Amino acid sequence: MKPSKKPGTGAAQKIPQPDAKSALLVTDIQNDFCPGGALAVPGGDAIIPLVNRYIQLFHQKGCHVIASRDWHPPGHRSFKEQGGPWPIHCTQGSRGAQFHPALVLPVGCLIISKATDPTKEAYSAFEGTPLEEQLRDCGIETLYITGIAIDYCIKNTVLDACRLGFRVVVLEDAILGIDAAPGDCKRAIEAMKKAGAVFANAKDLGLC
Ligand code: VGL
Ligand code: ZN
Repeated sequence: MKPSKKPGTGAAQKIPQPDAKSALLVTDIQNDFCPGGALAVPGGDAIIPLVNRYIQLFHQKGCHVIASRDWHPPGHRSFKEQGGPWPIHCTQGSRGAQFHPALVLPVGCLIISKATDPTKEAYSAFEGTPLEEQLRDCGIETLYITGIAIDYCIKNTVLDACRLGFRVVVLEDAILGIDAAPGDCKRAIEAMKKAGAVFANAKDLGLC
């Protein structure tokens, strides 16, 4: 029988290091997903110092840094009032939709606004956005991901990125989830690993 080469089942995986064909995607670090926000994820703001260090590292290496934001029009189908699962959050132009004030994004950082169609639920940063085209235009092959929420935006973005043929590295020490049903985050992580995503931390990128 051939030895298994599946992630997590065999010898230690080699962690890809950021290079000219890498981009960092900072996912939805917005006021509404942080303590005090409409859909607060416990500890949402606690990952920001490390996210800032990742941003600095990628920026210094000349890699693209991209920030996604949940950017709902009023009356979006995601909201309870419209029969969706969530309280009103990240409404376009609101304070809750702004990036958290502690987040330090590079000047000229590409911003991807998602879930802007009121009739469509969209968790992936690829869905209905120019993200894929932008990555291809820049010759990006590897996407590093950090941010909120493991069980929604991160999971769906990672699964899309894997399906589209990008190499994906999830920065596991700088992600947080909602866990509306206990185990959601664990299941999301398993699904991302199964799709081929690699999980890495600050030490793996020489950041400790
Ligand atoms: C998200 C819940 C509601 C996300 C967006 O982007 O992870 N989660 N809206
Ligand atoms: Zn949302």
